[in-house]
Amino acid sequence: MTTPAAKIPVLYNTMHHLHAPTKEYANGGLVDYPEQPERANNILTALQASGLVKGIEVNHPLALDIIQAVHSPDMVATLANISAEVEDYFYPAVFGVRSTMKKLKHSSAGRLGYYSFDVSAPLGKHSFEAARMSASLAFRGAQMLYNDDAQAVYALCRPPGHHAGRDFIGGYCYLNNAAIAAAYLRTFGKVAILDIDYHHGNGTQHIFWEDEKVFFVSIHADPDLEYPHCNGYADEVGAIPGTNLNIPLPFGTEWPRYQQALEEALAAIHHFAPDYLVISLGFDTYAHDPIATFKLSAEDFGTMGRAIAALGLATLYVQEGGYAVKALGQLATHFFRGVL
Ligand code: Q9C
Ligand code: ZN
Repeated sequence: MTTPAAKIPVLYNTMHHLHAPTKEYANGGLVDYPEQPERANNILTALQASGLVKGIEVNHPLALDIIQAVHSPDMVATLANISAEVEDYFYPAVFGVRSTMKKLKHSSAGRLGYYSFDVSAPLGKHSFEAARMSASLAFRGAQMLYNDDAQAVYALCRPPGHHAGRDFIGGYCYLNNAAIAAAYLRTFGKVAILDIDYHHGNGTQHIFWEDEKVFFVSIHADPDLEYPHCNGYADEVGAIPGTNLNIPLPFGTEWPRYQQALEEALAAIHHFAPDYLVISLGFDTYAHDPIATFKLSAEDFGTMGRAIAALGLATLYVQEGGYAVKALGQLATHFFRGVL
């Protein structure tokens, strides 16, 4: 066995265990919540066994003003307050038309409904703390890139973040980890975000819609058929056209077509010439993912990692989705072996 030249720092924490909803509402009934603590555990265990990474535990809760650079202060306060109040997981169920919901003060149902776009981000007693720590990993990773500590850093975030916008949550996401990292890096130069989760990163797109220094690119299942449905179409090109690129793909997409989309995305990023690259890394494009339809193999993730790293940019990898829980360690190992 040869020793790799440099190990990839993987930032993690164990606080995420305290955020563990057991059920989500899907297709007319309750099903097991796919976004489980074991996801992050399996990835960390496999990567540490692979010798590819250097684990760094981060236990520093992120300062609220850093979160508020990306999220509405009232939303952050609402999440923190409701989280602290609840006993069991609290699910939003009333999604008022925002323009008619102006007098919300007391009810958690109204306040959480105001900031939610679906029922898949319930708030438990430790959900806010866990989300804040998850964001802290991404932020620390961004600092490490800025300080030139490494060319590639992996933030093993849980809960994920890319469905959370400036003032909305949903899709298992509360705080947008990748966006918080990108907003920090943006103060030092141009940033590209490449979202390769199976689902469109509607939250990240929302946050940087008007920002010409941040180029958001997403490859995902066609929202006409797939979650999050309301965004991710190819004609969404940013407030300043050319600052947002969506590449929707059909159900059942296999590697050759996916690779084409990836090459298109990487060429666009190369053309934008960013100082930093943030990857929203989802493993739910895997053929055996229980909630998705794409057909990528474990080996394809290695090819993907290699292609992204070949851009030669300082890159922060931020964990998003991926629900084939037992396979995630293997997928991450293939991916980061490709990166190295
Ligand atoms: N049948 C991420 O991958 N569930 N979130 C939709 C529709 C929400 C996925 C249920 C899927 C959210 C980070
Ligand atoms: Zn996803």
